[in-house]
Amino acid sequence: MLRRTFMVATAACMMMVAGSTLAADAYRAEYRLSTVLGTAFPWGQAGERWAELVKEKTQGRINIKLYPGTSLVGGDQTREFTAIRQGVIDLAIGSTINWSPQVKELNLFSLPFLMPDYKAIDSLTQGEVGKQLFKTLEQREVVPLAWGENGFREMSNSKRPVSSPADMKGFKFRVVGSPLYNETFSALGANPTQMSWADAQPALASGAVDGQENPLSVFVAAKLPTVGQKYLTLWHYVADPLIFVVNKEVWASWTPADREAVKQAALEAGKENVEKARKGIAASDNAVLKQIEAAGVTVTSLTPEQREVFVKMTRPVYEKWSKTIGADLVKKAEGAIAQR
Ligand code: X2X
Repeated sequence: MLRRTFMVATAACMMMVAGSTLAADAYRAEYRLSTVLGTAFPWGQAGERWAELVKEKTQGRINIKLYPGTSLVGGDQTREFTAIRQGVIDLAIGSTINWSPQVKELNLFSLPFLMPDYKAIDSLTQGEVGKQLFKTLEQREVVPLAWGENGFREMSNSKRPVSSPADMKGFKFRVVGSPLYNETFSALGANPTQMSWADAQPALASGAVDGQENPLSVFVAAKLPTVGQKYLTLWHYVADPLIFVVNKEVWASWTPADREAVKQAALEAGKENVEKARKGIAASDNAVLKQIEAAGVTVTSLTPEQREVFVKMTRPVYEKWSKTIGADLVKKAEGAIAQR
């Protein structure tokens, strides 16, 4: 009896040793976190914060290094999602826009004029729609953990104030990596060109393109007024949430306790990121808008009637892409927004 107990205990002990050795071997010295924007922007700061919180919560077992500028895929942000799946990237905080070429459902957030305000964004990301999109991502073999935010995308240009589609006629516009954007800007009479963020800045500086669309936090931190972007229109036509994800194999290599720590860190960093992305651009706190005007930028807000003209002209694009995204998902999103 005694002997048997001893043997069982020894075996258990050996298994524990083997288990812990295995786990320790499986942990890498460094995990690569991809973001498009660097630490001058809320997006890059969210990456920094996630890494910091993970280090803290795992007592340094998981060490994350930030690779901004989508540098792990040579700056081509539309290849980021594939690179996460392939393990070239271990973790990412990515924009729904940049991943939508591979995950068509993520085009939802790019439907023109779907989300009228912040509550509408939250009703999607924090509700059933958000859960369904996370399931879709899981089926694509990445592990989604939390939502963050790049922001409502406002349009700027170097030529003249824009308060109607007619004002945009013939503008060469830099657009991001989903064909939905080409179609939206074509429908409005502009001349869109798709390019990465890395290429967009020199193109704006040289005048190869006249305009672009990005959240105000990006407009300010990238100093777009210094490259001639002197006219800004607040039209809130789309917003891009960010998603915190981990490569599936990397996730599986961590202990359950460490996975939970990484998830909690993502939720915390995500929440802080959303707050930061919204700071200074609301009616109650417009410090960022003031800063933009102080840089000599003419800011145009649309009246409800002016906005309606843009909505009508882009409606065929909305209808067409609803089918690509999935009519049920779009309906669910419209319902959540109506009830917000
Ligand atoms: O490329 C852009 O415009 C940016 C930085 O906003 C995204 O990555 C979606």
